[in-house]
Amino acid sequence: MTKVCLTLTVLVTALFGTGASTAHAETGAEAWLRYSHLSPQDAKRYERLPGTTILLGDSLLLKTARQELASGIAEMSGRTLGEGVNLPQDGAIVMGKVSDLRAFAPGLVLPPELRADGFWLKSATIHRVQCLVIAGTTDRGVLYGTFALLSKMARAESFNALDEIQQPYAPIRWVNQWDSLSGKIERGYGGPSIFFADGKVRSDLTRARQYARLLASIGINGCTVNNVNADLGILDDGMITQIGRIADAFRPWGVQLALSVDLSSPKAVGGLDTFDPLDPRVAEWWRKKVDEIYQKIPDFGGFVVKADSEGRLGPSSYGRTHADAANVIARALKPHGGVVFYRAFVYNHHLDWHDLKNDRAKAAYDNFHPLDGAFDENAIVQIKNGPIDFQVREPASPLFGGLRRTNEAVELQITQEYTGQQRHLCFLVPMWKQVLDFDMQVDDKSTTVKGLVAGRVFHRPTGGFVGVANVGMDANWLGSPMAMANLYGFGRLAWNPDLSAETIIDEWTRLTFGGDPLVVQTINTMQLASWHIYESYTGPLGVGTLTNITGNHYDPGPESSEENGWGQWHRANHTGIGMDRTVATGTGYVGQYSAAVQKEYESLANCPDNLLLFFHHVAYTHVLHNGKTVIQHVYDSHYDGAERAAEFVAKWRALQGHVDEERYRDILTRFEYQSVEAKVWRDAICSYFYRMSGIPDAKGRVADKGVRSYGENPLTPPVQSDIRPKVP
Ligand code: GCW
Repeated sequence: MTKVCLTLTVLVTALFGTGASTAHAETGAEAWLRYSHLSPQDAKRYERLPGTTILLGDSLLLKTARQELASGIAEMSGRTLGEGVNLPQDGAIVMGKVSDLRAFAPGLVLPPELRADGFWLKSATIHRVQCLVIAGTTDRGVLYGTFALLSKMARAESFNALDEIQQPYAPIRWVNQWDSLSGKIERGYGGPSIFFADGKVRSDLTRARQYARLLASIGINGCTVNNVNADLGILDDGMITQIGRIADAFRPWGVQLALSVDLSSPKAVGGLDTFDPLDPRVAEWWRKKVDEIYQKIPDFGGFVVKADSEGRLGPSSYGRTHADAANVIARALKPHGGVVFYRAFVYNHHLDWHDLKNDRAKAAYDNFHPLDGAFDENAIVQIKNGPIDFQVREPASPLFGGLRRTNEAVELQITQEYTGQQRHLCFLVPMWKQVLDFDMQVDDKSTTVKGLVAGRVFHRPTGGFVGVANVGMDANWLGSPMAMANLYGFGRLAWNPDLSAETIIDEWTRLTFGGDPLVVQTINTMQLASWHIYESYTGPLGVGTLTNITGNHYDPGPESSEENGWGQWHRANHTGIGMDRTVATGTGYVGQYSAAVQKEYESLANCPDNLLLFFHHVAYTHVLHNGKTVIQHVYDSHYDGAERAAEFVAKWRALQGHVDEERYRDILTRFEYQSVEAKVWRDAICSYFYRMSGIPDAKGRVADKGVRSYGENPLTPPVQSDIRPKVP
């Protein structure tokens, strides 16, 4: 299997180059950019497409756009586009900036002003000749418009009377990679780093180029290439020169490169005896370092900083604030137009769990709300979607509503650390949408999380969306072809968070598997149900996590997630379960929300069932809004979830012959694995709560099977790089 995959990787790598591939090896490497040959019937729709491109300008990005368009159209329709300067009688595809279009086609009524990177696709008559216009506010906008056009064609959408404007919701649409210089990826489930190996930048950066192309195709404009737990060596002089090669690979696709840095660098590697952010020598060190970077990487994006968090050093070493720490770096970046992302993921991981008032969920707000207004204009506070850490369900972090004079970005996790590590199907877009659409009701006004992070509510200069991606060298990028829907979905939401999960998955499925109605319907339905199913057999009712929290974050481990300083999770005992976070009797976390949101969460009467145990400690016999007791719901949910996960197998089998054999087999094995794994989860969790509560299952299914959690699945997950720890 590994050998076959390697061979295919080499093959795909050879074919893929900077443009689209010309053959489909069906390893998943092309993701949603397959550009499959259109059926004769679909091809008919594009018969009148002009055969010449006219480029208004000659920038690197415009050339990329033209090449992408030409190769995409050639692959899908077999037609070769010519390149022209003057308008031929049979029309042209005109590509360029809106500002240049004005001169080229003075008679054309241009759209009203668009935001940076926005584009306009227009079927238009120019100088009495029928043309297709791909115009952008920036060169990057033209590239995005080109991808949008190709996506329409791949999904057989008509170009007739095309007149479409799209513009990004927010300026920041970035991914973070948690790669280390050694080549390992923290929480990466798709193989080793595409950027680094053995302490150096890889000599062959083909995959980095392909990745930038994938990112650009969904509007992502920045990528931080190394782990937030940053290697100190990342800022070495020699390393920056090497990293410049990655930036070169990104540049044709308009993806800015950024780096994660350790705040202690001035001392740890810079030869100073301090990294105090208020020491002028430290400021000078950052300034020089940043100047040096921009000399080598003129379009460098900026830095991401994780400080005073999970053992990383931070400003607390000198009694300074997070704003002091962010600003010393922001000031070095400012003259070059760079930004610093300062992560709000700051909490004490040695909390005394005996004290029931202690609550990790409060940490981000407690640490950052008092600093509102103290961050420079080019600093962005990067906030995880929930107050804990990427669990299967969390409420939106109250910090989103707690900053008015500070730029914000939401950090979402594409890599499925706590949601099945790409071995379980878990399409996260519905979860992300719940957070982005959540109304924080600041000042009793409609203030959604998406509006806040985009800077629209409080008129901030910048902000937006960051996704922790962690793609790797596995041919299919994330370790599973189905998981790529999450990378696609992240990009689409960052571009337009108003898109529905249904629209996003429908686009993805058609682009990834083609338009066969049975395939589209089956995959869309499975993907859309998958988050809820995963939640049902792992941790329902907002219980936080029941995964092995001190180990692999994957197997069931309800015992491990209690009684440790890393966080207080479910507080299950013999009488009840849940974490009381109310103002009245609990940790007071609820008080971090606006008054209107507090009303929703503070009382048992109003709190939604799906977050009940996140906010309240209740008896196992407490009756939910749905009429069941908590304990019976836990049992039913796990049985139902495991059953529905098992049904994926039969549903997928029905696609045999409708999906290419390689991906059909690969995905089938994954579903078979998941169906067993879901039962392992079901039995481990039901058994645990039966022991805890002593209350039998009304349907007689649950027995005490003893403490057992790991490694009971006889099937081997079909991944190309095995990260799962060996069973003890
Ligand atoms: O949840 C934790 C992860 C760590 C990660 C950390 C973070 C990069 O388990 O692996 O470290 O979050 O987001 O900083």
